[in-house]
Amino acid sequence: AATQAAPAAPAAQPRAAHPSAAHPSAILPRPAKFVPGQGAFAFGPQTAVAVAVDQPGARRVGEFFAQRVLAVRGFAPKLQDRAGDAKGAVELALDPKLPIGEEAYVLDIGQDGAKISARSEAGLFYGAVSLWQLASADGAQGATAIAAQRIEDAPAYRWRGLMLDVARHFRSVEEVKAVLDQMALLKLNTFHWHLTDDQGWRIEIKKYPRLTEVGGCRVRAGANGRDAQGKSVQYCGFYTQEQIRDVVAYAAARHINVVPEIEMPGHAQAAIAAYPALGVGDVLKQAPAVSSDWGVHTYLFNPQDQTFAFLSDVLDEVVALFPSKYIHIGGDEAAKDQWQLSPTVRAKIKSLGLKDEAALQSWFVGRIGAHLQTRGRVLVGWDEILEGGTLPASATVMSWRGDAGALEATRKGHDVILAPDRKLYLDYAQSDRDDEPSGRFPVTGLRAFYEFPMTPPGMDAQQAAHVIGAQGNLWTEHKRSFEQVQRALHPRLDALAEVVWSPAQGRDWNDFQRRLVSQLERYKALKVGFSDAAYAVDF
Ligand code: TNX
Repeated sequence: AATQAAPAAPAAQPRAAHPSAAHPSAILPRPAKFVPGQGAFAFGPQTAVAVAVDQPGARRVGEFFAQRVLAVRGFAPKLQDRAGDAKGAVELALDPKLPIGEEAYVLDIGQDGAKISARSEAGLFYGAVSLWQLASADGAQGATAIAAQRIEDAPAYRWRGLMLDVARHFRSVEEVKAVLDQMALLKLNTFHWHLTDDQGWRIEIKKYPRLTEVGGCRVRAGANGRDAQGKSVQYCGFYTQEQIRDVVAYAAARHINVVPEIEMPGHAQAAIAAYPALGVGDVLKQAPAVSSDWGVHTYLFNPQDQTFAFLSDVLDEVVALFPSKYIHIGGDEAAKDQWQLSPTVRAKIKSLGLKDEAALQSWFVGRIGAHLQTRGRVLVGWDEILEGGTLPASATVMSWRGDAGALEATRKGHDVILAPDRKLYLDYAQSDRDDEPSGRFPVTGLRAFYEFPMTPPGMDAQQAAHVIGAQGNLWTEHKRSFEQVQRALHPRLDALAEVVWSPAQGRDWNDFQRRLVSQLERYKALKVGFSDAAYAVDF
């Protein structure tokens, strides 16, 4: 034996890429309850989807399911009337009296067929997504077999979100729709659309056309924003109201609510470039340009009546476009330099009997909140809206600066969405590999997302009841292409989907990684870009 050559060292293998055993249930996010059954359901071109003729909601879900199956397996199951023989079919049963949660579903798979039951169309939709995942776990074409099983499932949180910043780098309607498609397959239900910032105003407002004519363009960053001839190169983009309506309807068909964000009083440079009178007049020497660099800028809205008239008009057009109960008004990083320097603003603070500039922002937010309330909407803002002390109780707080905002807001009885910087920020690099797309550091890998705690340390049960969910935030200063956006999203967004959907008890990193293998096969089949760097970083 001593003469035998030592075996060659095995080549380094990415550990999760080739699991030896397939997971019994490849559903991601992990369902609340999974009971394995006997045998398997033969799923192929002959399989029909049975829906009741008088249930248009079930039909819509059936059509969505058939389209997704077609995209991976290359055949579309035919819809048929449920009143007939449902043997061997996928049955969709909508029953408003079913004693389960609003978004819950039951998926029963036996050898003779599969049945999805739910109380609402959303529940049925999520059941269909789960069945589609089982039917596409290998990412391959043609017929397949789905192991018999029973799934009882419902989400843990009601705000399961993703924020996309389209102000720093614009994304086309088609790209936004692709993101919505991907969210739907992860049972995410809230798309927070960051539409305005210092670097761009991206939503058409009919009453103020310069917002997009001027505010929708900036000098392209890099190479001093000049082309080879020395001419300045513009970077432009905005959505017409018609496009916005189209996106909102597209999202609604996937059970996704679109929450628009209009930033105030800071991150307002593009708006002030378009309408300089909105800025702090006695400080501004001249109108600013739309910003073409990143960071915290000092242009604030002037807290005078004409600004509130403008913002009310803008919000009224926004409210007409977005059925969302929640309207996001930003509120972050409003550096107060200009308010401090302005004699008229200082006089305003005095005449209102306020303590300082922070109190003025609070007063500002309160006024906007009151306006939104007259329109039947709820104000959401970044956690700075807690400062200055007069936030109306109905306001919802998006906590981004660590846990402190979430702790304070819930102590004061506000609902909270967790979106802490770095921990749930998708603009950080997920590896230090050579091919990692540009992003912020330090590396924020998949495992950190997966293990995110939905109850921050120090929060009691009463406070925790105010945590309505969480979201990943994709800021796009460093994401110029859609390919970069895709690689920043996946698979970290997949991990986050499990954090907000699945019961915290039973969270299991190894189990998640096994199911992720199937998820990545689906992405390959659907041509959805993702990063495989997670394997290199986390274990
Ligand atoms: C801070 S997070 C911001 C954004 C930037 C981000 C990354 C937050 C509410 N505001 O404006 O994009 O940092 O640079």
